[in-house]
Amino acid sequence: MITAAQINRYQRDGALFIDNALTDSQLGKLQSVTASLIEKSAQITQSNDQYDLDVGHSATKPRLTRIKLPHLLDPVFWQIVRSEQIVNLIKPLINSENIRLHTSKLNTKEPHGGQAVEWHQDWAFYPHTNDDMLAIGILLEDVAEENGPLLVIPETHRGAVLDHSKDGVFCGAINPQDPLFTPEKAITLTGRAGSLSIHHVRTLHGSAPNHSDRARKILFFECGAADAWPINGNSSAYTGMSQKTLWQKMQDNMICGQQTRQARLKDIPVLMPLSPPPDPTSIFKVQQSGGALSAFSAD
Ligand SMILES: O=C(O)CCC(=O)C(=O)O
Repeated sequence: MITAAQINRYQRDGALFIDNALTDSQLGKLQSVTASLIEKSAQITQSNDQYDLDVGHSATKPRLTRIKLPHLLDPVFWQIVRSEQIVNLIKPLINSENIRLHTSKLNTKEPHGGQAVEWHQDWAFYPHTNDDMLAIGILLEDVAEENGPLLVIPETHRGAVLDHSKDGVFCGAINPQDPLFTPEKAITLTGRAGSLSIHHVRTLHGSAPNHSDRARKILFFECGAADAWPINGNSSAYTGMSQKTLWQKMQDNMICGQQTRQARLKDIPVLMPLSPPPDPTSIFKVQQSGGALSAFSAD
């Protein structure tokens, strides 16, 4: 059960780390399904709608940056995100009984060069009518300083929404020269497999490349209050859908409670993630093809 002190910390910092959040059995299931999904990626030679391949990927040595939308690939991912522990953790943070999954992804940083994720706010990718939204990051392996842990800058969830464009193109990352960027305040979210981090949708975060000899695998579930409606035009899971498909998908994506027809509006700056970068298929491709400047290039 989440404590009052943890709720206060999340509200103050926009981020939280919880040790040993999963049971050994839950962790074991996630590790085993992840290993078999990675094994299946050996059969492909190009990124597709399930896998984002890393440089050096081969049939004998699969190298991925991401397994996309894992909740669509195996029921175990739904079992975890709808489990009592997770629901009891996120309800008080989102402050709602009705919570909808926005998206999921399993980011893998392979040993010796797994890629950086440049600094960004998730809000820049998918603005909604309110910001009662967060990302849960479940550590599938131990994560330490040397294998590319998640870095977050506390209190940025209550600050500015920074520009994530370069030369008029959405590049999915802030400019490291932005005067509002204060990397010296970052905290590193390291811990044992089965622990998890939570960060608010507006918290500035990123991660360095993995130069160690251990892989880094974090499973992200991004979700929010059901009355946070996606603002159309963002590169969200909902773009381009008919009303019927949209409504059905919203029901299907409920973690707990009901989808509401009411959209709750909060007065927050929104910069639409447009014009689109040449390759919008994953954050790695958005940042590369959009020409994001790297804050980690010296690593
Ligand atoms: O994998 C990471 O370190 C960060 C992931 C992230 O922020 C994202 O994919 O949006």
